[in-house]
Amino acid sequence: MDDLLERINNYKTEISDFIAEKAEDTEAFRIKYLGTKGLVKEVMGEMKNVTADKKREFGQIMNEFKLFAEAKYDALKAVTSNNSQAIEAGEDLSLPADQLPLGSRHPISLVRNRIVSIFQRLGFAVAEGPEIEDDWHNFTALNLPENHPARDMQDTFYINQNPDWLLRTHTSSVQVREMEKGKLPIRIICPGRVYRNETISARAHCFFHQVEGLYIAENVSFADLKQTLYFFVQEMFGKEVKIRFRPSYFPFTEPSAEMDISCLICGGPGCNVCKHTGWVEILGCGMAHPNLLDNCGIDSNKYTGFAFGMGVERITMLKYQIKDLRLFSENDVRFLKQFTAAV
Ligand code: 2NL
Repeated sequence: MDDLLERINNYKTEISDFIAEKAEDTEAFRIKYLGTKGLVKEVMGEMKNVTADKKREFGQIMNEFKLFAEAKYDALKAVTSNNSQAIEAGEDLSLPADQLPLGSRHPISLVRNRIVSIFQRLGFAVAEGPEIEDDWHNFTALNLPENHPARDMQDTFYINQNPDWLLRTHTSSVQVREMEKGKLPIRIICPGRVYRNETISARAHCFFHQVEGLYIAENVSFADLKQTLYFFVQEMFGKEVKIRFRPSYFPFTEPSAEMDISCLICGGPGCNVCKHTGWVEILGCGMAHPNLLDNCGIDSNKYTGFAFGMGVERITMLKYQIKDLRLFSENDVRFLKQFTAAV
């Protein structure tokens, strides 16, 4: 009986390993295993020699063996009929398959991911929010009441359905939503697409990508802001980069500053990129305005915070020396496929 079992197992291995390239191979398989004088029939014929107490067990084994051979035959038939059709159509089956075109990450995504991961290492969590905002979250809560002249610089698109709705002009609106939740401290980074009503040119578009950051806790100082941003630019542009702050104005920060880095192209003496100053502006920042904290229900006597915002396009253009903003949204693969690795 053991002999019979061993034979069946050997046949099963043979069947598993059987490869058919042409319809003739499949037919040869059928004749060898499933034909009237085939091995399946032959094995079945051994039933008469099986002792009565083992008949049930062997009946089952042989039946499984038959089904196994039949299933393989069906699979071979499917393969070889496809192959025959391809051969008849003059195809060379030994050629490699058509290549699947593999895309690459958009340079804006590469740089955004890089920015986000640097701040994540400092303990900032990612927060996201809607691109269609209401006036409160985009403007009023941020110390930009109606008729404030600074609204002019952030002219945007309004939604016909509701005069209170607009396309957000910055991701500060996400930060307002986080502050309103009332859970402190807050240490968040907000990447996302934002909109401005601008005439499209090499330097302006009606949308861009921003990363804003906010840290609110007790005793947060401007020194914390400087050290955080210094760490960021060193990770982003290299340890030798220098920074400087210039006083500026944002309605939602006080004091406010623009941060420049030493020019990566010329390293100081002056070139076209830094307009011969040796410095390039990369972001705006400041201490969160007390009015803003109060608007969001945070006690401005107890808490302080810093905030900053940067345009991902701007950083990407600096990093890769891209001269025209419109390239980012043209979807020309000759442009896009140049950015395969993280910077
Ligand atoms: C920029 C400059 C900035 C902020 C954004 C901010 C947000 C809150 C409170 C205070 Cl909730 N400030 N954001 C502050 C300074 C500058 O963005 O993105 N330029 C392209």
